[in-house]
Amino acid sequence: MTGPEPVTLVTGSAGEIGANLVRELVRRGDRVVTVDLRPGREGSGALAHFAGDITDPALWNAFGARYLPRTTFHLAAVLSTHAERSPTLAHRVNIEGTARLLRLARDAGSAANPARFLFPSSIAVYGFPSRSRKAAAGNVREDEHLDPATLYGQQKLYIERLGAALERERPGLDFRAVRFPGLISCDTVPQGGTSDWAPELLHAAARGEPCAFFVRGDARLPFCAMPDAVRGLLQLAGSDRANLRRTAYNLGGSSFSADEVIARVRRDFPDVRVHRALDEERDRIVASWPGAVDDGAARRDFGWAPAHDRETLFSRYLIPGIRARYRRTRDEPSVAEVR
Ligand code: AKB
Repeated sequence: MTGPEPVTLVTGSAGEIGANLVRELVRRGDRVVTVDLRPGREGSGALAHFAGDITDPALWNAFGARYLPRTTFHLAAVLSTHAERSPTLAHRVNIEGTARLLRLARDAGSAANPARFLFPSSIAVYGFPSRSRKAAAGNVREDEHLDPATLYGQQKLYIERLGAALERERPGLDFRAVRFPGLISCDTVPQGGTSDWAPELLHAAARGEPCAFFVRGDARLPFCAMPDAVRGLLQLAGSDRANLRRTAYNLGGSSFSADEVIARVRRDFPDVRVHRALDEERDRIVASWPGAVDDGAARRDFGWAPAHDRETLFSRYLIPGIRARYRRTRDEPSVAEVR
C-alpha cells in the first residue's frame, strides 16, 4: 500500500468506554489503531497501539507516518473531579489535545469524503445555580441550561462548538457529539469523574468492601449502561449525515437519586457498608448537573433506544454481570479509593 493506511482511531482506548468500543469495532471488522497512556491490551484485535500522551507531537508524527484517521473516536479526557483539581492538565488534554486531533482528522478528510470525528461530550455541559432550579427543570433538552459550572463542562461545550466551527471553516471534517449521562459498567470503575459514586458503590458492594459515599442522599443523576452507551455512540457514528439535525445529542439514562441507588444495590447486596463521607466540592458538581435529560432528538435522528430501563439496568445487566466479573478476578485496585 502507498501512503498512510486509512484506519479507525480510538484514543483513551484503555478507559471505560474505550475498552468496550474497541471490542465492538474489531468485531465489526474495522481496522482499529488505539492510543492510550497505558500499554495496549494483548488480544485486543487492534492493528497497532501507541502508548503515550495525546498532547505529545512525537506520538502523532509516528502515527501520521503510517495511518490516516478516517474515523476518530476521541475518548481520552481528564474527567470532571480530576479537571477541577488539575486545571492546567485538564486544559492541556481536554482542549489542546482535542484541538490537535480535530485538525488531524480534518486533514485526513476531503470535501467529497470528510473524516468522521466522534466526541463524547457530557451532561456536564449543563449547569444549574441551585438544587431547586435543577429539580424544577425536568428532562433537559440540548439547547437549555448551557451554563456549565465546572471547567470540565465548559471544556466539553467549547469542543462541541470548536468541532462545529472547524467543520464550517474548511471541508474535510464531519464532527458529531453525544452528551453522555453518568455511565455505569459491570466490568470497570471510572477514574476522576463525579458520577463515579454509583459505580463505586456497586463495585464495592460486589467486592464486599466498604464504600465512602461522597454525595448527599438526594443527589440525582441519569445513568446509562455501558453497552447502551457504546451502542449509541456507534449508531451516531454510522448514521447518514443527512439525518442529523444537530451537532450534539443527549443520550438518556435512568434517573436515580443516591439513596435510590443505595436501596437498589442493597436488594442484591444486603451487607453493603456505606460510609457517608460528603465531599462538598463533588456534591456541588452533581447538584449543578441535570437529574434527567430529554433524548428525543437522538431517538428521532439516529434511532437511539437504550436496551435497559431502570429495573433491567440492574436485574439483567449490572447485577449478573458484576457477580460474574468478581468471580473471575479479585485483583483489581480498591474501588473505595477517592481519586
Ligand atoms: C464525570 O463524572 O466526569 C463523567 C461525566 C458525567 O461526564 N462521568
